[in-house]
Amino acid sequence: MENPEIARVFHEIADLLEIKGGDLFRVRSYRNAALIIDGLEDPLRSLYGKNGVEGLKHIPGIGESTRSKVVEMLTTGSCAFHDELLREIPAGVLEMIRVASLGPKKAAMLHKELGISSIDELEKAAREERIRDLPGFGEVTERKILKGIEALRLISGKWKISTSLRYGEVFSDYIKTVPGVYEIVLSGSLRRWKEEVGDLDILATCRDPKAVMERFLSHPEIRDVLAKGETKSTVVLKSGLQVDLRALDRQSFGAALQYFTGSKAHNVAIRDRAKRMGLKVSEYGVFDSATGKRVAGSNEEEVYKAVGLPWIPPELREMRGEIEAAEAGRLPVQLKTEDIKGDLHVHTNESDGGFTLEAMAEGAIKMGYEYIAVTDHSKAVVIAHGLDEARILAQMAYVDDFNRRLQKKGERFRVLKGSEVDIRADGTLDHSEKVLCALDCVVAAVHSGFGMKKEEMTARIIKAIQTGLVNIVAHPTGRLLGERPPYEVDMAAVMDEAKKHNVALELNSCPERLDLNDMHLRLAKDKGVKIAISTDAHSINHLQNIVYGIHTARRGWIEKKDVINTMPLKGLMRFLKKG
Ligand code: DGT
Ligand code: CA
Ligand code: CA
Repeated sequence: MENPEIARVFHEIADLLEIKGGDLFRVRSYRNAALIIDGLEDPLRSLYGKNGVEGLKHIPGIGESTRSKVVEMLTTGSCAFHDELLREIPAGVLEMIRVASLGPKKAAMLHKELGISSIDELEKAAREERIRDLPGFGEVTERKILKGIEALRLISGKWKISTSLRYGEVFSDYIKTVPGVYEIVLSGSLRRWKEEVGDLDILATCRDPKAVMERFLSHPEIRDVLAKGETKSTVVLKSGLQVDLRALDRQSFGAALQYFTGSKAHNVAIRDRAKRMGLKVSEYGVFDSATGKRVAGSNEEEVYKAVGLPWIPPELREMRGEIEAAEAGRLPVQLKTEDIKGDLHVHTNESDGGFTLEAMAEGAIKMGYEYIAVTDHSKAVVIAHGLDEARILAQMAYVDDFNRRLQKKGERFRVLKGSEVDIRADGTLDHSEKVLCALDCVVAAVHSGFGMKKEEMTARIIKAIQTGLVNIVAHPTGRLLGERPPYEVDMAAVMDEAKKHNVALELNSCPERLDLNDMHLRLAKDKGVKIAISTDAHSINHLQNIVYGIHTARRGWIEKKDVINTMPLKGLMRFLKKG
């Protein structure tokens, strides 16, 4: 089994245990294991293959019992504990907890009391008004359930970018071993770094397409083969993800890559443009319409050049003005990984993070950063063990001491004293003015009352900004992809206020959040609002999620100069100065 599959099994075990009313600590440890495996760079398969169980021991956050299940899955392809749980609780009930407003407890009750074990049965029961009479449910919940089902149907069939990327890597590695393979590229919406993708599109250039297809179709994760051809096949994996593979010769690689990267709308515009120039663009190349002679096709630059344009980065190919900008030589300067100098939203085990401040700092140094801001939760977020005044003052003293030790060692790296301070329902902040003034980096965020009316939520966040004590508003819309819709808020009004008070808005790079999204980022850019690209890391591995932020920023036309954490420490400190 591959990492994404193993992570999925652990996620499901956590959910199933929670539905059963199991020990919350245990639930959490499975959920953590899933997150960690999801973010792992190396396939567990190869770690295990190289060194056996020993190879798995250095992975932080994977304990004895999860490790043995990993080994079981790697060697047998399934997990007996997971199977056993699924015999007790039907998979349909598991799906039910994805309906917003239905937690595990409520799902378990619906199953027990009304025998409901699928989304369809749930919808029927709600329509027949059979749910409202259960203790703790009522009419409002019933209506919310119907709304939640509707929302779920809209998002299902979409895959998080991080999950799709892992699957993409799994298949790239798998196909790579065929002799005579030159290149393997993930195209489609994944190459455009859309936050969620419908299916995976893989291109391979090779000497022998037949051998590539054979290898692809023999992958053990495949559930169904939908189409099988010499150069193109489509399969569905056990997880439900669809994968398209196209094998081509090198000559048409550029044209095919351009075509299969999309978006459809962008392609249509490029083709129309070509037509006006007497050219024909297809997935096989660019041809002279009159003579049929091939004029370009082996690489993408060539294809764009043939239609009189500079190469357009995939993230921009959404028909949002990129062709006009390319024509006018005004494409945004691409933000690069190395432009990011530090992470301004990082948790430690002082609140709900998994690692010590030292470990997170070490991880950040390995990323090549100059700084991080440690931003643990404030006391209102009880579930995350948020810090009260005494604890944050102690942490601040500790950070000062830690920095002194770094300085002594001659390290340039610095830890900024920060907080992810809760914006309370009334717009006040969850730390005293004294504490907030003494912090280097105040990240403020909403963690409760997501159902507020738009005007109230807007006023709440604006009030926090107006205190003059906030540097960054974190995950400004509060959405969790596939789980929780954004709360209602007038983002344009928030941005105007942020600009006025020199407050940056966060692009939270966590692949479940990506908040602000591409469209909001574009609006921020237009308004001249600064952005902080942060990971909200709860573990060392999460620091690497910054890539999702960088590419999402590119989708929002954000450039280096718009991002505060591209500044070296000195410039950043000037920006963070309050008052
Ligand atoms: P997705 O999978 O829904 O997240 O989005 P895409 O963009 O990956 O779409 P997909 O997988 O249906 O097709 C991959 C690319 O192939 C798409 O971005 C553009 C190209 N393509 C597919 N169908 C058409 C078409 O009918 N016309 C044109 N011009 N391009 C197409
Ligand atoms: Ca696709
Ligand atoms: Ca496709």
